[in-house]
Amino acid sequence: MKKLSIAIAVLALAGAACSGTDDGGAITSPTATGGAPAGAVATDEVVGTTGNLWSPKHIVVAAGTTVEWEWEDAVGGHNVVFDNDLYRSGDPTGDGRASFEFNDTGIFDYYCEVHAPGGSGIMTGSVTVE
Ligand SMILES: [Cu+2]
Repeated sequence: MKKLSIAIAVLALAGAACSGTDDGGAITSPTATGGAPAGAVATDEVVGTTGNLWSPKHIVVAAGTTVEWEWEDAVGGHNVVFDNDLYRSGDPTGDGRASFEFNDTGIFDYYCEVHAPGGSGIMTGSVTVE
């Protein structure tokens, strides 16, 4: 009878130790899930639109990442144009898709020609490549 009590006590302690470890893991996991897959730097990114704004407006990706832009039912159309002739997706379209692979590090600003600053909007964004 005494041995059984000790065994139960040991199991209870082991259980307590396990649940303590699990709690620690549970606290760590969300952080790891949120930041770990890409280490805070995305390797796969899609930019959409909210009205006539890019969303998300600013993104951070790892070098070698292909960023995609998607839009639908754009009044006047959208396109993706980077400064310094880095990339232009084509003429503005109501529904569209564009993609570009970023291999060089740096901060790259872009805009939509239809909704460019100084014109009819502020449809700008940036891609930071690390
Ligand atoms: Cu636009």
